[in-house]
Amino acid sequence: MAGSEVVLLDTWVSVFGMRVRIAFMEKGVHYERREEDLINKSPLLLQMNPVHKKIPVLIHHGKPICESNIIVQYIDETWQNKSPPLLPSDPYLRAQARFWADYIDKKIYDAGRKIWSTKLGEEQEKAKKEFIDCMKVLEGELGEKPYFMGESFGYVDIALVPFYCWFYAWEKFGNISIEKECPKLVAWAKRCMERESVSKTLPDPHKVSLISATTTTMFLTLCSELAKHPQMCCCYCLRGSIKPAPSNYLSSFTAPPFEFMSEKNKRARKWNCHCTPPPSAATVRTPITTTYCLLSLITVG
Ligand SMILES: N[C@@H](CCC(=O)N[C@@H](CS)C(=O)NCC(=O)O)C(=O)O
Repeated sequence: MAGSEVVLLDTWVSVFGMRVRIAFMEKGVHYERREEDLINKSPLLLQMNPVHKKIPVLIHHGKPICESNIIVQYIDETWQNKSPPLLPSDPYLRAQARFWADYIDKKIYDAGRKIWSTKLGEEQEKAKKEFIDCMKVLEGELGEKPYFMGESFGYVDIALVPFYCWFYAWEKFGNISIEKECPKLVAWAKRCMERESVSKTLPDPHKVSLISATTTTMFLTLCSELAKHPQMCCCYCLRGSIKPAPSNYLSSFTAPPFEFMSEKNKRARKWNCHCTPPPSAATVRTPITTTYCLLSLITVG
């Protein structure tokens, strides 16, 4: 692995990868970001994270560090001369920060996913309640503080704020209003979005919602919503579902939006695509049962 001494193996839509990107930007550390295709993992990823085979992986001087929260701690310790500090120096407060980051890991991801992966009806109502209850616990912990650890943005905020770009999907699929349930938490998320590190890292919630559509109905609903946004030019790919498939369709649902593509791919127009009309029930022949849905969504103008 010739080249950069700080390399991040990442996937654009990963909330875990976003944590690392935010931490790097807060610290002003330069690194090389490599977009992984999780359907077709690179030999480097398999070599660097043989245990979990997951992104993100930070490779520093050729040595891997895995697990997003551990990577963020590593960044804080390794670049401790660069401000801001991400974790408090007091051991008790550090332990508290780790506790809440761990809570977010154990609860929010799974509770959120259940909203769109469970059947409509009683099961989904239960999932929604569980999710809102977890969010309310976090809202209680935040209280009146501007950030989770007090006056300054840090480790716990970094652990949670990437999920903000999933709020739209959760709200759409769950028919819930997170803002109504947890107004302080949403105010906190908006406060975090005022930071360049966050606003430049989080992808467009519309793009995120498209890849999380796991049924044809969900997907078509989102497409018709998107068609209302004139600044969006959408290119769709329902692998195996639109016939004929666009000639330049992508090989996996993890295909990055344009801004995440490597310069090489942009030049090669490998991922590039033209506008297609939004799919309709007539063009979608087979039900979407997996997340193969988004080709690319490009913001124009
Ligand atoms: N606990 C891990 C979770 C990482 C994770 O779930 N990464 C996903 C992408 S969001 C992944 O690489 N999945 C590939 C796979 O499961 O094969 C962390 O915090 O880094």
